[in-house]
Amino acid sequence: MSELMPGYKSGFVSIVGKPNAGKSTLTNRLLGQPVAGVSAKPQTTRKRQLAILTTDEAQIIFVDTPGLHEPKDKLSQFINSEAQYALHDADLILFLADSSQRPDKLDEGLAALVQEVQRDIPVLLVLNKNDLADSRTLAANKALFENLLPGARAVSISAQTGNGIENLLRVVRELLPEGPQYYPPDQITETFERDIAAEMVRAACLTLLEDEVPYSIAVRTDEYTERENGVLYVKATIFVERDAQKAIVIGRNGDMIKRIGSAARVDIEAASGQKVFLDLTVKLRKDWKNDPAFLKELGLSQKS
Ligand SMILES: Nc1nc2c(ncn2[C@@H]2O[C@H](COP(=O)(O)OP(=O)(O)OP(=O)(O)O)[C@@H](O)[C@H]2O)c(=O)[nH]1
Ligand SMILES: [Mg+2]
Repeated sequence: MSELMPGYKSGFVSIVGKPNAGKSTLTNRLLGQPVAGVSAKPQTTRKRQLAILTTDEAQIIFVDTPGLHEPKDKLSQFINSEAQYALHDADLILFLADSSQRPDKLDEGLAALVQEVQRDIPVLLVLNKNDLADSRTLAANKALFENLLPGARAVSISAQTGNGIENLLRVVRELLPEGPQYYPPDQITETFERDIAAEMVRAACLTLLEDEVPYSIAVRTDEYTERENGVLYVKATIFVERDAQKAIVIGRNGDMIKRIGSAARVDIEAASGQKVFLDLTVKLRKDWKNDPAFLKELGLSQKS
């Protein structure tokens, strides 16, 4: 498996970009099935997530990363270390931009960071969301992004519709070095299925809850078992930071928790390919973002 085949290409491809650029949408699109949580709110991803694509010609290991955060607690310090690590430890960096918008301060900061750390690592500018603007706007924004990353090749895609993905894969293969298969050909990620389920529940919370509430949430899968009737039984706990948030997550007559459950169930079914019974509980866990033992339990600390 790991012996070198002549002409075979492989490598780690880090997907970096500001919050909401579409990194996780692209990761799921590349794999053809959801492994990463997606929501319309920024700062959805907290952990690195692999999407391993193996063909007869190449093994491409895409690494979805969190957008950089303000380092205000132990959790955000971990999140930033995940993003930084991905910049240093890659064979190719995909700088994902929302090309329906002009670059902003976050893009500028990240482009500067990429250029500071990458040195020998090639950078590919990926202009995402090309379904959201007309061709003149896209061309104008492309020029602005190219100014931020002089010399980088650029491709235009829509992670949402799939437009340009084949071309992106072709260019990525071109830019990768020859190398071995690092993973067995049938492995598509490193994340445990139960952790993917927890991320889907958290993404549903981000989509459905307002203000700061979804950012106060952590999700842990407590049980993930296949029942005899072929149904996957998933039991998960949603942790909140404050008592008032518990009532909000549950909602009137349990309405909100039901909506979160139905949205997450659809995503877990797509990810697992199985029918799912999802059982959710809400618990208070004060200041969990600074609790090293709890963060470790959730895989949100460096030594996990
Ligand atoms: N129209 C359109 N929407 C997109 C596209 N790619 C992503 N989105 C949407 O953009 C939003 C953010 O997508 P994510 O994939 O969660 O973004 P992210 O970069 O992973 O965000 P963080 O994890 O918060 O850093 C979601 O609402 C997606 O549906 C695209 O190509 N076109
Ligand atoms: Mg993400």
